[in-house]
Amino acid sequence: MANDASAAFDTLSPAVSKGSLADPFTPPADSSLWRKNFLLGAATASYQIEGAVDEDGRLPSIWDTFSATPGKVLAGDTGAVACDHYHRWEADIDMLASLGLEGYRLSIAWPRVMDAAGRPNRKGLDFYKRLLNRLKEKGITSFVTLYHWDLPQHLEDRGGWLNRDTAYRFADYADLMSRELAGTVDAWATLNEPWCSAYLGYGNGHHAPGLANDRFATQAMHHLLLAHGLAIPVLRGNDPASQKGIVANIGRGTANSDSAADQRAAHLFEVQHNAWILDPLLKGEYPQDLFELWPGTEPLVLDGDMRTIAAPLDFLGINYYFRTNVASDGAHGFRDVPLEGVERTQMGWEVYPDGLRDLLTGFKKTYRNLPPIYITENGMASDDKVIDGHVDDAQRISFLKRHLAAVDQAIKAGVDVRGYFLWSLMDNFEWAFGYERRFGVVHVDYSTQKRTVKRSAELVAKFLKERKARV
Ligand code: IFM
Repeated sequence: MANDASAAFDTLSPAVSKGSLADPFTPPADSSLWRKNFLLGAATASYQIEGAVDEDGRLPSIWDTFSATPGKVLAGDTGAVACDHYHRWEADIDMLASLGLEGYRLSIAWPRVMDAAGRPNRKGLDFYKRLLNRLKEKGITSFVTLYHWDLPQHLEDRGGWLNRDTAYRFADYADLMSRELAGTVDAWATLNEPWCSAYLGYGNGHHAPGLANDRFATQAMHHLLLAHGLAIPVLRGNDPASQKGIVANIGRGTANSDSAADQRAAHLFEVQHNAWILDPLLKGEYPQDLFELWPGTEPLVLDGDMRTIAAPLDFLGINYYFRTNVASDGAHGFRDVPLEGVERTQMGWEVYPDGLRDLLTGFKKTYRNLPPIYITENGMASDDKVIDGHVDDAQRISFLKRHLAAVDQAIKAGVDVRGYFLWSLMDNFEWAFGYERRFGVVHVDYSTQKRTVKRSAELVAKFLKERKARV
C-alpha cells in the first residue's frame, strides 16, 4: 500500500522542519502542553475505520443495518470498507508512530469479538491483540473504548438499549475483553458519548437504530449508564493496573439574550447535554430539570442502580466540538438561534474554543469529585483536497491551536487535564454524513486507500519532536 505517512518528518516544508519559520501551531513557551507528561494522541472508532464487516466471523451491527437503509446516511455510504483499517492496521500504526503521537484511542467492535451466544470469536480477538501489542512495542499509550456505537444487531433485535438485559450483556462483554486483553490496555473507557447513543439513536432517530421518542431516550440512557456502572468493577477485577473511565460529549449552550427565559433555556440546554450524563455518574442522581424539559419521561430505575452508575472513575473523557446559541421556545425548553457571521466548520458547527475552557472550569465547581480529565476528542471537519501531494488544512491548524490554548487556560485555572486526543487520526465514516465530512489529520483517498499526512499532522509531529528533544 502506498503510504506517504511513514515519511512524515521528511515531508515538512524545509523552513518549518529547520525551525527557521514560526509555525502556526506550536504552543507558546508557557503552555502546559510542553509538559512531557501531557499526553497528546489521536482517536478513531471501529465502525468508522475498520471495514471488513463480514470477515472472520464478525456479526452485523446496528450501523450495518442503519446505513443499509435508504435515506439514513448521506450518499448511501456505509462502513463496509471505510478506511480498510482491518487489513491496513500495521501501516496505520506505523503512520501514528511516525507522527510521534504518544497515545492512540481506539474502540473495539463488540460484534467482531463475541458471538450471539456470548462466546469469544478468536479471530476478532486476535486482531485487537495484535494491534494492542504493536502499540505497546512502539511505546504508544492505548485508550480502548468498549462501545463506540456498533451494538450487535442481535441485541437490538431484543430491544437494544431499551432492554435492561443489554446492560448485563455489556458487562459480560467487558468481562471477556478485560480477561483477554489485560496488560495490553493502558486505559479502558466503557462507553463513547452515551448522549449520542441515547438521544440520536432513540430520541430523534438520526443515528442507529433510528427510533424517535423522548421516553425511549431517557430509558436507553439509563441502561447505557447502568451498563457502564456494571462494567467498571469487572474491569477493575480483571485488569487492575489500567485506568477505568467513560467518555462524554459535552455541549456549551449560550443564551441569545439577557432575558430570564433565555438564560433558563441555556441552562436547560446544558442540563440536557451535560448534566443528564455527568450528574448520574458523579452525583448518583438525574438532574430533575431534565424532566421539566421532557415531562413524563422519567426512566424506570431499580433500587441500587444509581449507586452502581456512580462507581468511582479514574478518569473522565471529554469530547468537545462546538457551542449552541439558544433562546426559550416559549414553553418548557429551548430552540437553537444560530449566530450569524461566526466561524463555522464543514459540519456547520461554530468554532468556539472558550466553550471548552468554560465547561471544564464549570465542571470543577459543580462536581467536587471530578476525576482527572482527558480530552478524548476534539477536532473539525473540512473539505480537504490533496494538491501536489499536500493537504493545507489551515483552518484545522488554527482550530487545534485555539482549542489547545483553551485546555491550557483550564489547566491554569486548576482543572486536572492530563491529555488530548485529536479527532481523528484519519478521515473516516462520519456516521449519518458518510465520507463527505473529513475530520482526519491524515487524508484518506477512499478510491485507493492512500493516506496523505495533512499539514496539521505535520505541525503536531514537529511540536512533539521538539518537546521530546527538550531536556
Ligand atoms: O465522528 C464522531 C465520533 O465518532 C464521536 N464524536 C464526534 C465525532 C465527530 O462527529
